[in-house]
Amino acid sequence: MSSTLTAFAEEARLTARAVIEFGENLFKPTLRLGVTGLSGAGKTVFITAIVHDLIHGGRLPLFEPLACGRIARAQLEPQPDDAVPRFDYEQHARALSERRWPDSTRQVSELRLSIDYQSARGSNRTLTLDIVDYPGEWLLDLPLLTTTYADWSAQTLALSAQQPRRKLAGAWHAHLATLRPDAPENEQDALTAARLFTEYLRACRDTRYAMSLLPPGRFLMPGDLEGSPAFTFAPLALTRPGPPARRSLWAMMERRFEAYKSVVVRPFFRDHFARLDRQIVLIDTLSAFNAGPTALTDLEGALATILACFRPGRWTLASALLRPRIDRILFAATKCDQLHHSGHDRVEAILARMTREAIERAKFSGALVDVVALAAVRATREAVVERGRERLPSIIGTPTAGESAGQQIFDGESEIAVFPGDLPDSADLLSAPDALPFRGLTAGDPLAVDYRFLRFRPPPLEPMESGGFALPHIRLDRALQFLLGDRLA
Ligand SMILES: Nc1nc2c(ncn2[C@@H]2O[C@H](COP(=O)(O)OP(=O)(O)OP(=O)(O)O)[C@@H](O)[C@H]2O)c(=O)[nH]1
Ligand SMILES: [Mg+2]
Repeated sequence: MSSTLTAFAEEARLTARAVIEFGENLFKPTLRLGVTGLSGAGKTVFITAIVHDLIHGGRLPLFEPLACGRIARAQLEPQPDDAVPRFDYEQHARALSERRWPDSTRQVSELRLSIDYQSARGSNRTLTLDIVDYPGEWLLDLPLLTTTYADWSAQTLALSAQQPRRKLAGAWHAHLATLRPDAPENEQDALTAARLFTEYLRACRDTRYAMSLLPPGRFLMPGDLEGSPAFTFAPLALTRPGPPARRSLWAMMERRFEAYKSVVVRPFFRDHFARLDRQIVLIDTLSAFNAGPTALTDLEGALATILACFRPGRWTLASALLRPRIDRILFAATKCDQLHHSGHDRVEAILARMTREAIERAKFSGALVDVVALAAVRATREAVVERGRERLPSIIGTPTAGESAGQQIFDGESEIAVFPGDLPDSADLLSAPDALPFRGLTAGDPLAVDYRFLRFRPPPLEPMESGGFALPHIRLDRALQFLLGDRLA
């Protein structure tokens, strides 16, 4: 009963705000673009690159408003939301200009730009663009809103019974086996269970395994709520239907799970997610290739979960608002400069295949969905390296200090040419481990992996007359055209 009431009050509040924002929009057209992706997917680099290119102009032939010279001026505006940190564009751009990647950012942040442009009919207009950078882990938490503690426990345990998760879950499973859900509540048991469960999640996230689907997402990046009861819970092996006995361990865990939803997930939904007009989801597909087939299957599961978040109608909270709001979603494979261009179409095909079923199932009412393989900042050039009779499509770049290939460890200064491996033609082959087992990092022997995508330093950048620098990229213009083109028409 009380949760229905909360949902109702929540919906009323969201609707009221939507009406206000709709009114403001009439006078000042505004587009809120969400940029998300799991940690390290490339959000900060992507936002820095598009903001830089909008302000200073860039080589973006497929981004029609810029290519046709209709964008008169784009400039940064004061950040509008008092409670959200500003995206530190200047610092990130400086890092790139010094050939460093920006630091990892673990929070939501936001930036406002105003774009003065001439419409296709010739009148002068202004579009306000709000860009919101938020962790993909938060997005993967949204389904918890409609999940009970018992269901979440069962799902999480079932997932952890599959390899490679199972072998990473040893310590946590052993402790779980000692817990009786109906035993009296005990803070130490809860603390230990939460710690071991979090360590398990962290191990799954390791680059060797590169698992994507790891809710509750905030366990891996708790921020200032670390150690609070809302973060001190874990799944239990429940053997009977509820309700739990009063003051039992089960009741305690369930209470905290609900607290996590109301302290963490619901505010994110209300304050950020429900207000977005468009969404780009950045995906580090090449890391998943590096890790191996199970990482790809896991990624596919995560993408389906993400798409389900956008599915209108399924969520009571979302249904009223999402239908008119999110009208375009772009799934983008990032860092494709780590691959020769002959592989870009394959990455796109693989991503399209991974999302196809989920898109079919979700049946968006009117929302456009697309996929693209891009590099927001292209760190490599291409070359064909001859090895005996073979001609290998290779890439040239400066690997970041500490990266290694085989026995070689790079110093971050010298340039090398590498052949990262050919992706298979057919996307089906990749996700059918029985049909074509390919060896990822999980195979153990680093020399035996089929693909090995290296991290490169940003490229040397040349200053432009406009004050910025020329930022090389791959298909960033296509992404911009999909996300903004029609709103600047
Ligand atoms: N080669 C290449 N590497 C990239 C590109 N974009 C990002 N990277 C690499 O990926 C790393 C992570 O990029 P970020 O933009 O910081 O990723 P993020 O999603 O903001 O990560 P968090 O803030 O930690 O969540 C960078 O440090 C680079 O090493 C790209 O376009 N090309
Ligand atoms: Mg970031």
